[in-house]
Parts: sequence; structure tokens; C-alpha cells
Amino acid sequence: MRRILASAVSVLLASVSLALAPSASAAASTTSTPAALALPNGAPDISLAEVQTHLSRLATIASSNGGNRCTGRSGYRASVDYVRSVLAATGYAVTEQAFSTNSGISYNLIAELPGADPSRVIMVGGHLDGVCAGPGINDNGTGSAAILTVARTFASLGFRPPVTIRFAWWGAEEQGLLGSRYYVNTLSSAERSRIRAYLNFDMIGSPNPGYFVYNDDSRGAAIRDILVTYFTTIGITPQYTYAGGRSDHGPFISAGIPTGGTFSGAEEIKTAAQAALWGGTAGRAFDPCYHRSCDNLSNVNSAALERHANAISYVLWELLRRSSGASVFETFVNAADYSILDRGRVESPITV
Ligand code: DPN
Ligand code: ZN
Repeated sequence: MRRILASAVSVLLASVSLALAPSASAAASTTSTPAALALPNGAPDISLAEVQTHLSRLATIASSNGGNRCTGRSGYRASVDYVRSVLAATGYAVTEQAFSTNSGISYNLIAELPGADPSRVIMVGGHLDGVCAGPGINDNGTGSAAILTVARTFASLGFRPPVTIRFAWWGAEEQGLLGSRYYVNTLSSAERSRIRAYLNFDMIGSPNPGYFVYNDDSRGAAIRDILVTYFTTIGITPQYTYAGGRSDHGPFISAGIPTGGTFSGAEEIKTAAQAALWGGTAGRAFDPCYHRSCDNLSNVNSAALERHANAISYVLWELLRRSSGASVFETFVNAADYSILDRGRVESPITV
């Protein structure tokens, strides 16, 4: 596993550095192992076990803080402290952004992996808060834990991505996207224009799961298409969802930043056609415990969580690949048969 991740990244590193040192690619092609356990585009596989570890820590935080992790209460502060400490132990410099709400002070957490070109940033985020009615495990412990695992996995590769990857855990989503809106509104226009894409993950382990790809931002069409390709490649037929006003990518859409994301469904009822596509129970909500006290660890479908968590890695890797410059990749792809560098792939017009 380690070796395979390392080989996947050595391919990326070699391709990034090719313009400077062509011999690097030759070295990589002779020493690398084909990325058998990597995702179809060579992206690092995300450990379900690690996602579940973070998720159960969030569940414990809820149960020891009155059963919730909601804005203005101790369970939210403890959630921030947990994610922050994991990131710090991974070597990230973490920024906390405090803002006030009618329910009290809330916090956004931001951490980044600096890129070779720091003037371009890809953001990945989800909300860390939950409702006060329950522990908020599917909504949105799942997205929070998966993004944390992606942040740790990408950091463990020890590479410098071609552009900066910035991870965000938002506060006060449940009060109306307050954290993400605060973040976007307080960016200078120069900072805003550095953000080339925002990827959002909110509810990705629903117990009667769906496989939805956001389709609510025309600027994010290329991101949407990457995610559709990912699901199709792993044998799942995704459907589009129009979630724009309902999660933290909303403020980014309003700011003109390309967005995308995946979703496993909330209170809506799974149709017979959807059950035929994805399994599960027709006529039942994707998440019957949505915003309720039963949104606990048993309210998560681990297969769905693993697939959606891997979607994060896949889309991030694909955007990094595209941001490195096609000519560099094409030169390298001739040297070895790695699935990571699919020369025949149709390029999207997105500019990162
Ligand atoms: N965040 C939840 C909500 O605000 O209702 C559920 C949701 C997540 C809805 C993602 C749409 C997309
Ligand atoms: Zn949510």
C-alpha cells in the first residue's frame, strides 16, 4: 500500500520535474511499481479504516458533549480541536477563522499543502458542524472525516503538488452556510481569483445510499464530468443533483468559482429506479436519520463512504494532473504504462 502510493506520487513528481530533469522520468519508470491498488487514474486510495477512525472520534466527541456537535456548543469546539490536532500531527500549519453567529462563536479550519505554483489553489471542504438534535455523523462527520483522511494521505506522499491544495472544515453550515459564506466574503479579490476550484463533500455515507454528483454550477461542468467518469469507471451509474443552495459550495458558486462535489442523499426518498441502480430500499429516505438523534455511527453505509471518499482523491488528483501541463504528462506517458497518465483521455476546458 505504502509502496504503491509512493510509486503513484513518484510518477506525478517525475512528470512535474520532467522539464527540469528529464532523467527523473527514466528513473521513475524503472523503479516504480504499477499502481495496482491506486484508483483508476492513479490517485491514492483512501483508507476506509482511517475515515472510520476519525468518524468514531467525532461520535465520541458528540456523546461526551451532550449528544451533538452543533454551533456554539462544546461538541463543536471539541470537533475543531480534534481535526486541528490531527492536522498538526500530520505537519500541517492550521488556520482557525472565528466568526460570530446568533448561536455563538463558530470557527472555520483551514490547512494547505503548498503547491509549486502557489498562485493557483484547489480547495476541498465540507462542514464540520452538525445539528443540535443529534451527533451529526452522516451529516457531516462523513465528509469531514473523509477530507481529513485525504489531507493526511496526500501529505504522506511527501510531494509538492503543482498547485496548492487547501482543505477547509466549515462552521455553522446548519445555520445557513455561515462559515463558508464568511470565508468567501472575507477573501480579497486577489485571493478569490487564486481559487480555481472548490470541491464540497457533505453527507457521503448515507445508510440507503445514492451516488449523486453536483450539477448546479455551469462553471463546474468539468469537475462534474470527472466525478461522473470516476463513478462510471468503478461500475456505478451516478445521477446529478442540484444542491447549490443547500451546502457550502453555494457561496463559492455565487463568487464565480467553479465548484463540484458528491452526495449520497438526505431526506429525499429513493425511487425504484434508483434502488435498481444502486441497491438499497426503494420508498425509503436515503438518510432516514437526517437531522435526527439517530444520525450516529450505525447510520453510515461503509461501502458508500469508501466510494465517495475515493471520489475526493480521484477528482483532486485529476485536477492536479491537468494543472501540471499536458505536454509534460504526454512526454512522460510514453515512457511507461501507468494508468495514472491516460494519454488518450479527452481533456476538459477547465483551467486550474
Ligand atoms: N447539508 C444538508 C442540508 O443543508 O440540508 C444536506 C445536503 C448536503 C443537501 C448536500 C444537499 C447537498
Ligand atoms: Zn450537511
